[in-house]
Amino acid sequence: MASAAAAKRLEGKTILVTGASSGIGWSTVKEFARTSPKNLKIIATARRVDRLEQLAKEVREEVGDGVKVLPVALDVSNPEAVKNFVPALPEEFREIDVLVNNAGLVKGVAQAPNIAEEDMNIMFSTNVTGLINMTQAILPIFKKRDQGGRGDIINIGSIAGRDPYAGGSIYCATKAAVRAFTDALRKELIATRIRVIEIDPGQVETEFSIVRYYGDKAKADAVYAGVDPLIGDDIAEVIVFAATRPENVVIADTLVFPSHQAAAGVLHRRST
Ligand code: NDP
Ligand code: 8X3
Repeated sequence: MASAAAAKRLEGKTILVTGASSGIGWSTVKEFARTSPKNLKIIATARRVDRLEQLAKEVREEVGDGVKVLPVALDVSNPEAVKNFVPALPEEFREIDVLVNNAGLVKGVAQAPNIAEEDMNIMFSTNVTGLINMTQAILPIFKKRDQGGRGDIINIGSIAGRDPYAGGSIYCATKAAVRAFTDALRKELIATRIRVIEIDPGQVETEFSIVRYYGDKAKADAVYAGVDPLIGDDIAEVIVFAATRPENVVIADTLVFPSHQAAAGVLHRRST
């Protein structure tokens, strides 16, 4: 539930969420809108722009015209598209205050030496260089502000970046890279008011496993059998909480599990 202080701290801001067409990103756009429904701009990006248009419509129906959602097609794995992203935004959306680097994916469960090069490349170019390129595209906007700069960078890592598991070596490596980049960036920006935040979810039921299993819904459903996974809204609440703390408070590093999970592969399943 949003506090009045949280709503006030967000008022007038512009939020950019990558990977907003589904799962955690979708929920995050809605949670920001619900938290500060009077005066907020949100840029919702992903490759599937039809989904983003649906999201914008749902936000308008739920909270009204106080929140302006701008759907923008953006493939974060395409460096040219990322470079052209800010200059192509309408003027009124360019003063971004919060970047949520959420777009990401996993492909397959193959183990070395059988990992497809294509899967490796898409995971690294989305989860790592995509996130870094987005950060580099937005940081100059933050750095122009007073006291060395202001703004929030919220990176979505994973338990997989802390606790690598068999069958996830590439995905785990990408999330470990996100962690290293985030920690270094926080140190690089120490003399500014820019907050660098990492949120690492455990198991969340989204389209993540459908993508991992190349669209095989039965395999994806089996991942969540006998457990109560988190949902996108659970992580969205943590993201918005972090973004709405007083300016000198940095929720630097957060690990969020569902209650049945204690590590990447340590899950308690109900017997059926
Ligand atoms: P979803 O598959 O539901 O959502 C992923 C989002 O990322 C989609 O909106 C997708 O949009 C977008 N995306 C994928 N590739 C690209 C790209 N090249 N350019 C732009 N957008 C892209 O999964 P989640 O919501 O679960 O995943 C969100 C983040 O959370 C990811 O970084 C994931 O690694 C992380 N995470 C997920 C966990 C889970 O258990 N679900 C646990 C820990 C972390 P589109 O296809 O339209 O481009
Ligand atoms: C997703 C969590 O453990 O399924 O980032 O890889 S896991």
